[in-house]
Amino acid sequence: VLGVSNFSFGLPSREIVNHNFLMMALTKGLDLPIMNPNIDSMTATVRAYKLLTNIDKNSVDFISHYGGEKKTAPAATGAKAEIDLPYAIENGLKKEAADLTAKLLQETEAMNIVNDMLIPALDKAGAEFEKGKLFLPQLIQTAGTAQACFEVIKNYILSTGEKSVSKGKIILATVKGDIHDIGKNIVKVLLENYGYDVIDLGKDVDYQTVVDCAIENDVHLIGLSALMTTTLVSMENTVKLLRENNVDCKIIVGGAVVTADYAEQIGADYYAKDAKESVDIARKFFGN
Ligand code: B1M
Repeated sequence: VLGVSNFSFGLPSREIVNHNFLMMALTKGLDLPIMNPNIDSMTATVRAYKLLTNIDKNSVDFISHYGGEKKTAPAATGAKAEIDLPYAIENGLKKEAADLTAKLLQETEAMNIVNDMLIPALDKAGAEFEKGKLFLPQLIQTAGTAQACFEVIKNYILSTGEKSVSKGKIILATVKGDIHDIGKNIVKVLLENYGYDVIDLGKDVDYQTVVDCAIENDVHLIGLSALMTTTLVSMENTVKLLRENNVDCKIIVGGAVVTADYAEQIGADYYAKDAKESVDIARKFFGN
């Protein structure tokens, strides 16, 4: 326990000394500072310390004080205390969201849950993130929650799919520099569900890795996903390297930032706007 302001007695601009001294003391193990809670720089120092040392998990306290507009839980607003799936995803309530997904699957088509609830919730989070109303730790929480729901849906889809002999092999990858893989994973599950063998190279995949994998595994259909304007160039570079190496393959491209025009411009063979379209393309390609 330490009275942190006495130290600056007799100095000008005491506040500057006090909050810096407070941070030094906190990093040396101070548990309880005695300080004036009405001085913003002092409370801000404590909040920043908790954020930087991860005592404030997921930056919840920091964001609620400095992130502008606050979200209020439904119970607190007096609205219905029950939460629904979009609310659970938007607020990062992983367990609740996974349970609600399992319940919904009893009466709703799996892909309808994805298209009508999961994707809109992610879109909303993305739009708020862009406007600066939602912050990265919250976006990560939302994405993690959507992934937990998707895991439930994936297991359901795979358990109900036909277990036939493979109809063909397809490589999937999220391009270099891009770690967004939720969309690619949906494409994968749907393709597998329709009987295709998917070699999933994951996210942030190097151009050469795609080329090597296609040659080594004798794969003739390759799917690339990109979610950011900044990683479209990686998609183009991957296509280019596949062509330069004369890999005998057709290429499907997709992802929120990709358009049919762009696909044509970079020399891809197909553009798929969603997971279902990638299945239609695979069917056309393999003739089954
Ligand atoms: Co970020 N992110 N993100 N993000 N993120 C976006 C893409 C963004 C648009 C948000 C925004 O600002 N509005 C923005 C990109 C802006 C731009 O283009 N320049 C953005 C940014 C900036 C970033 C970071 C840079 C943030 C930061 O660090 N400051 C960082 C990027 C890091 C990196 O990649 N190097 C980042 C990180 C993250 C999280 C980790 C928090 C998380 C990703 C978690 C994960 O994927 N494992 C995340 C998320 C969730 C999003 C948003 C909110 C949602 C993306 C998503 O999953 N959508 C996104 C905003 C948005 O898109 N509304 C955003 C749902 C998914 C099912 O849709 O992937 O489009 P989608 O897939 C669809 C179709 O497109 C299609 O089928 C799917 C199902 O129908 N499809 C294919 C996709 N791939 C296909 C391939 C095919 C065929 C169809 O054939 C092969």
